[in-house]
Amino acid sequence: MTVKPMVPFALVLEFRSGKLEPHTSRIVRRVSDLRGAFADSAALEALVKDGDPVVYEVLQYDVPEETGQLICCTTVLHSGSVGDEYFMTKGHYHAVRDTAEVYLGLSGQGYLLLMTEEGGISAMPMSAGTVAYVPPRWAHRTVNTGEEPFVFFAVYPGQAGHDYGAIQESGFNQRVRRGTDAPVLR
Ligand code: S6P
Ligand code: ZN
Repeated sequence: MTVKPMVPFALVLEFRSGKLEPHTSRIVRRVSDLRGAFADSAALEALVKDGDPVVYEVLQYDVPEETGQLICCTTVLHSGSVGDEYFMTKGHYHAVRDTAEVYLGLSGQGYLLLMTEEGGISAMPMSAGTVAYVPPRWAHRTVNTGEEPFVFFAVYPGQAGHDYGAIQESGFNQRVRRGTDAPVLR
């Protein structure tokens, strides 16, 4: 069998906005897509009734989902909160657990929360220029703690896939809430 080699390509990434051109997929997640993720479900339903705002968007350039490939994407996580909990992503493990990921902060500020199925826990602040390494087997979720969109670029293995079910069932072992002066991480 002959494997057809891929053609090299270049993309243009606008650091401030996270715009990635060209991209082949765009995922938009609204508050209603995050039911069960936030502690205050009454506040969530009130927001859904009040226009169901967009929480984040992911722009991705798709390549074959196979070993050897790398997928590039940007996430634009908007500023906002559900009750006193900052807007955040759903969070996931990679379906193929032995796959890592690199995040590069582009603008805004937030946290990268991580956990393992064995109870491991980690959190790192992120802003423009932060390079964060997500090792294999660590679930990851990002949180926007600022007033501007929190934008980051990510590269992950083509075969990784996403497992959202485990987080939906077990929840995440950390939350980031609005404090009087600064975000409170618990
Ligand atoms: C993909 C990578 C990110 C997230 C994105 C949205 O492996 O970690 O591109 O997909 O930040 O988060 P989530 O948890 O909804 O996929
Ligand atoms: Zn990931």
